[in-house]
Amino acid sequence: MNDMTPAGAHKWRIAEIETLFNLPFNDLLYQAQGIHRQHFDPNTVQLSTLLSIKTGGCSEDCGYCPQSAQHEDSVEAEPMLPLTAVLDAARAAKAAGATRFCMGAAWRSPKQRDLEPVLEMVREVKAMGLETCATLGMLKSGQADQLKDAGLDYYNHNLDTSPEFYGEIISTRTYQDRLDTLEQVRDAGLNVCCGGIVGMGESRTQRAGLLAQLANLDPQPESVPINMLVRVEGTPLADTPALDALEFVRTIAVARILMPASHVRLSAGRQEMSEAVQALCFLAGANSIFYGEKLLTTGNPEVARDRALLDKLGIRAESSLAA
Ligand code: SAM
Ligand code: DTB
Ligand code: SF4
Repeated sequence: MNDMTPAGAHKWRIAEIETLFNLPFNDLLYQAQGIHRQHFDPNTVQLSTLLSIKTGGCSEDCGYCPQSAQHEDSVEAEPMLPLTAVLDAARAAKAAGATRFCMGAAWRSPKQRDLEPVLEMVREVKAMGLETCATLGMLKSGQADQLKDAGLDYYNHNLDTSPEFYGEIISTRTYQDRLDTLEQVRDAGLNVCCGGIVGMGESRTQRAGLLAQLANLDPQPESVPINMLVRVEGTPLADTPALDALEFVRTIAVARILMPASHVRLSAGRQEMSEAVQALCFLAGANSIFYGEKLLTTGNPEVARDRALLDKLGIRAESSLAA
């Protein structure tokens, strides 16, 4: 396998991916950075701002998620945000320098009456000159097309972990359900944002298994969020031992090698990460971050802190690709 292989042409086997994971750290980062430089400006990152447009009360049982109504102490369920609140947040995100605005809802899947107001949000956010992204759960036939028609650029739907570990984390929907939604998204002509979470107690082989699933999607996802588990009190995974930071950096590097043309996002978990570890993630090929003080329900570094970090590293924000 080499970096000249077009995205999607090579089917990655878990054993090959484990070989990458097992490389000496410097060799792995050197390879990842080399591939990164063939496809991207190495000193640029894409900035996406998240907003939870419908928080809490979710029927699913995802073990990592503070929004599941099935966990004790989950976050309080709130009604959907009004359009004006969403537009205010989008305007602020744009003014702070974000180029993409991602709207998230704590749903198993949107009902048609829930989708209508979201379509309006997408139209209006797009009209501001921001790229649009939504993450609303599983989509039924036709829903992805409606989102596309409203001006949605990206749909985020994560595989979260490897098929082998998946059953330990979620019981209310199957891996195949997720793959089916990704197919609907792809068929509607939307860009696919699909990644996962590490640090949930999975093995290195299972991390390789997640990356194999992502890299073998054909075409590969345009955007790949790699989240470090945020261990939220009250969730079943709250007491999971922390994943070693350098293992997280390795995961980013392997994702970069497997998906050379995708934006790899250093996603949740940055608040608990030192600047040095984040810098290693950029060296490993991460070229996107969530930008703004909040993820969905948990914290993210402050804008001024991120600006200072990017300045220190000589990294510029990517300009908008939106038409
Ligand atoms: N409900 C929709 C769904 O599950 O597809 C959309 C929102 S859901 C919160 C989006 C993603 O956030 C999940 O797939 C998961 O990858 C990520 N996520 C949720 N809680 C997290 C946590 N505690 N740490 C890291 N990532 C998390
Ligand atoms: C993704 O991969 N990570 C984001 C976004 N897609 C929707 C969400 C992270 C959520 C972290 C926990 C929280 O803030 O609730
Ligand atoms: Fe619900 Fe999404 Fe959280 Fe799962 S990850 S509990 S589907 S909001």
